[in-house]
Amino acid sequence: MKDWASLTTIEEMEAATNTLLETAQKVGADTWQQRVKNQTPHCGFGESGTCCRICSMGPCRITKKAPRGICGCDVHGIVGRNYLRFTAGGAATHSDHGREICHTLYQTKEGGNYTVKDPEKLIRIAKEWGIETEGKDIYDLAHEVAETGLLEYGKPFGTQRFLKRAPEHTQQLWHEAEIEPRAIDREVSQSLHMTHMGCSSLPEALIRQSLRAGLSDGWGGSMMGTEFSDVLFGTPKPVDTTANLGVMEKDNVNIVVHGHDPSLSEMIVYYANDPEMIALAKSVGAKGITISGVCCTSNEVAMRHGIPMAGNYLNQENVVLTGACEAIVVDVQCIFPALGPLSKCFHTKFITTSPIARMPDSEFVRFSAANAGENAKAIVRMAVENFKNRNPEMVNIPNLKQNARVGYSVEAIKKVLDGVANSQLDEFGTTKPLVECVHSGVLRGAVAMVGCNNPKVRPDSAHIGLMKKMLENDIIVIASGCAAQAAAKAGLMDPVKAKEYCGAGLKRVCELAGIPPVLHMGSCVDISRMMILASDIAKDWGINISQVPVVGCAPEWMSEKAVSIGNYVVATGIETFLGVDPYSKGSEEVTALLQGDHGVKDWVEARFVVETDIEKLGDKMIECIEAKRAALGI
Ligand code: BF8
Ligand code: SF4
Repeated sequence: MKDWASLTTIEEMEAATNTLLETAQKVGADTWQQRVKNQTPHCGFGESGTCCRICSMGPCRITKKAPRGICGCDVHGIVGRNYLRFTAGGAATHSDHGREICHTLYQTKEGGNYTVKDPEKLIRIAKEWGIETEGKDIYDLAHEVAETGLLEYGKPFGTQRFLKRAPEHTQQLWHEAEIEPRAIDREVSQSLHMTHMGCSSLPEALIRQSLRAGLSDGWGGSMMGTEFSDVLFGTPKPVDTTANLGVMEKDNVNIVVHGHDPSLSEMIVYYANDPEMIALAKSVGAKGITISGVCCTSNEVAMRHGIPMAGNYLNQENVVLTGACEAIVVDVQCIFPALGPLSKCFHTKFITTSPIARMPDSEFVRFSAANAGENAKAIVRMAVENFKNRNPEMVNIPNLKQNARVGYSVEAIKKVLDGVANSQLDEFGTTKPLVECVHSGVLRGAVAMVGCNNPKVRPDSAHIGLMKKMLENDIIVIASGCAAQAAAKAGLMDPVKAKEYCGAGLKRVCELAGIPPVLHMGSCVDISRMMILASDIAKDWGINISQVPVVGCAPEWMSEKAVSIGNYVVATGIETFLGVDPYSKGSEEVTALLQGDHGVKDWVEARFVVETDIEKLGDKMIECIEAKRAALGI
């Protein structure tokens, strides 16, 4: 047996992966580790953002000898356009997820597949949006709020409703910079319009629109995704779970949920607990059914039901390589097409469910709010019946598992900290005790650690290394997405063990509040929770968001969504530290706008810092937090 007293190291995780890669070799399966080798070195033009193929006169690649494309566009226009398109892709993706959630809310009914689990939150949002709530049936209200939310995507006039949640000063900055997002779809399509051949090539205009498209995600589509997921499935509260591949159980039917939209995974979780399905599992020789997750879907069901987290982005092939996965059930985003051919090397069923994410070598079970129950049950049944096809000789579940306490929504954070400080509770709690801790220096500040894995960074090493460094320096970490799972896998969300890594101040706060030093705030759309937390802190403190000793960090990011997030986090006034360059280094003008003293910094009081040396990245974050403290005179 493993010694559970220690945290799990990167080396242990790598050793486990290596045993799984041996299985891959045995069965002739392809893995990302191999494909990275085939793709390296990457194209230098692509990496620096200096290739343009938005019209068929190209592709045009910028070199010293060929400083302009055929239309005459210079390198700054090309890099800026690529950056905006990257952002728009991410904003579209997050926001479309939010739209699906609005549609699910619209489908709720008493006794239906989907119901309203947090009516108080629904009423709160309805009031915020000026929708009459008195004497209304909760489902009529849900439909009205959902429809109002859906109209945010295409409304002809005005700006996003949720912008009013930000401090006045932030709203003013957005207004003056002309980056307040209007209809969500408009910002995405205008970004494509601006980057069409023969439109914008002025870097400043392209970067302003990048911030605006990002804001339409973080303060629009993602925020609706988060808020209405809470209304539908419950607002997360602290709950104990476990993380890493060892959560899969050898004697059970293992169903792995992967993707993003909780509408699917919630239903799978429900039917996996159905006595009829459990009896069926026993009848085929299994002891029971284990659901575990990868990527953001995992975060969603962990936060609300304590479903264990098998791993993050670069672990998705590993769950199949255990040989013990009866089905990997996916919806949208961050799903490797590799899962198709890989699952064919095992008995695993690769089940796709969304018309948005169709993949070869998968079984497609079309999922919709109307047939959710029926289809979820059919999927669970398929997995259970597949148990008998497992080859026991191929089963290898690495013995890695850590305890994690997850579920820190803004509401939950306020509640646990208010409880400690015994402060005057307002209706929903306040951030004042947290502000007190930072003001007095017990905590030096906070880092929002978010984002993916990327083979360009040794998987999870940057997340875990940076988190440990922050904790030692009394900087509390809030985490989401695959960064959160990295922490959980290592043990940094174990409220008993992880505090031993902290400086004295943070350790005391953890002990008093019974919290781990890394707080799990959810999936990537839930970074909108972090924006609300930052806004509330600034308001409770009476300062601007940019003055709060808090920074954002995505050390291993890879997706377009992550760039969209970076744009809205910076636009909200939070300095954002990246460990991977966003294909912008080919233009010093674009780089200066994003990272310099007089670009986005002048408009929104924050900027990006890109540093691929992770040790230095950590030092810069601490420096930034300390500089903010010094400026406040604390
Ligand atoms: O939205 S952190 S790899 S799973 S993109 Fe994807 Fe990145 Fe993971 Fe969730 Ni976010
Ligand atoms: Fe080349 Fe200009 Fe066409 Fe881009 S838009 S491919 S730079 S000609």
